Amino acid sequence: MLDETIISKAILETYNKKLISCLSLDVAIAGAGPAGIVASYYMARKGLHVAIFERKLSPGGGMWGGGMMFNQIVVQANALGVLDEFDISYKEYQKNYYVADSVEAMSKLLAKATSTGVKIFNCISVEDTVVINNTVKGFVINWSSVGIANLHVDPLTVKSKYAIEATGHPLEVLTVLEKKACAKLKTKTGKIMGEMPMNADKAEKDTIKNTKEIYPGLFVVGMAANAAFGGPRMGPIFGGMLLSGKKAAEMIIKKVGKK
Ligand code: 48H
Repeated sequence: MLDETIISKAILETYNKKLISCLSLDVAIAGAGPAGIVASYYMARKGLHVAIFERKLSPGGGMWGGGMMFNQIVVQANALGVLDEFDISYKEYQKNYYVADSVEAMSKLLAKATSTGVKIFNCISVEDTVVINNTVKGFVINWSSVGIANLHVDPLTVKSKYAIEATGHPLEVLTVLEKKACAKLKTKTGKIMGEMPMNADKAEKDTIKNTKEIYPGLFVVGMAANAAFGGPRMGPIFGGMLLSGKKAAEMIIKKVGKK
């Protein structure tokens, strides 16, 4: 006989244990899009304690839908190493344009990251940062449903050595940080510069260039990096997202100094 209360207890006890084990992290990531997931994997592979907090029920961000819901993505040659690392299959379309199935790609990013030890908390939004001595030291989190229902419910906090802003186009975490902490960012203007119109070639280069520690303790990756530094958008080509996540991971691994 299966007992319904044991099913509930199993979920509640193990979830609490999982969340409590992530209250103190090496790296906290806001947003489970391709850039955040790739970053999480490369850091977890080196033994860092990493968790991602994702607003939506389904992690994966904007990759599932390919271009305009035609669920294929394009990746350029310099990012094929990341596809190989995640065992994602692809075909050459023409020189320097490779195509992959977006559902396979995202499924495999998620499978490999989670099986390497990354904890992904879906249905949780990052609503603020913890700032101590002008350094980001973690995230303020709440159930996404609290925000959706506009309930006045106080959040909880996770602390981390480093944090990653990976919320994509809306750049939510950095926007709150800039506003609340009157933070001077490491951009040309010291402020969020905003995303520019489509220019795929420039955008893909900029995404990698703009992957930086934008404020002490806070790295910005993926589409959020271009939104922060005034880079353009690129449409459904994902090499920049993948390489941005990898670059941030390498920068943070160096800082944390763990093998
Ligand atoms: C928790 C949050 C919050 C929050 C948002 O949009 P993403 O896929 O981001 P990237 O940078 O990994 O990839 C960008 C890519 O998908 C894309 O949009 C491209 C290439 N666009 C080109 C173009 O021209 O349009 O993922 C961000 C994730 C999403 O899953 C959000 O739900 C989540 O972050 N998120 N999670 N707390 N406050 N805000």
